[in-house]
Amino acid sequence: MALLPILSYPDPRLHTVAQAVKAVDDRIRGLISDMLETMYEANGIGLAATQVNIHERLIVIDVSEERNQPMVLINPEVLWLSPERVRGDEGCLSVPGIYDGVERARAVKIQALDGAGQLRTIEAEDLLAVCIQHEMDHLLGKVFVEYLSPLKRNRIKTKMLKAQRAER
Ligand code: K1U
Ligand code: ZN
Repeated sequence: MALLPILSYPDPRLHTVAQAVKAVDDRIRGLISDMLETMYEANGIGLAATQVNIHERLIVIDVSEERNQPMVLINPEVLWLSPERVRGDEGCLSVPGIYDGVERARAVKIQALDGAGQLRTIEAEDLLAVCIQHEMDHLLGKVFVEYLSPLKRNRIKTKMLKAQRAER
């Protein structure tokens, strides 16, 4: 297992559209294991392969309190989004320290392969549904700050670039 470096906004690679995973093989199983380790170490509830500069449709999630219910979504597709929408604060491991309100469907139904390559249908509500939508956006090259006003987004971009310059 290995910790993977997470791309930080506004890295242009975060806007890459991911391609379908072709086979759930040893390479993908190794990547799942590394992504889970990276997500847990960063105290995140989700991580998309895009964020670790791998542009394939793979997501790991764990919204459990005990951090012992990992979920793996390979080639996820949305089947249904609830018309009921909720607004809640979101964060992102690629935009550390920034939390802001985003409106999303309160519930979703998706289809995806699990870590064993089995096709699953998953119905999710509340935090899990929001996390799934946030991570699926990453696979489309979209970061949650793109839902914010241009003014807020530009302020975040400036703050992130300043922090990155100070780190170097
Ligand atoms: O995609 C990511 O960078 C992970 C992100 C997932 C996410 C958090 C909140 C709403 C939607 C999606 C995070 O894990 S951010 C950090 C975090 O642990 C967290 C933030 C807010 C609520 C719960 C957890
Ligand atoms: Zn994110």
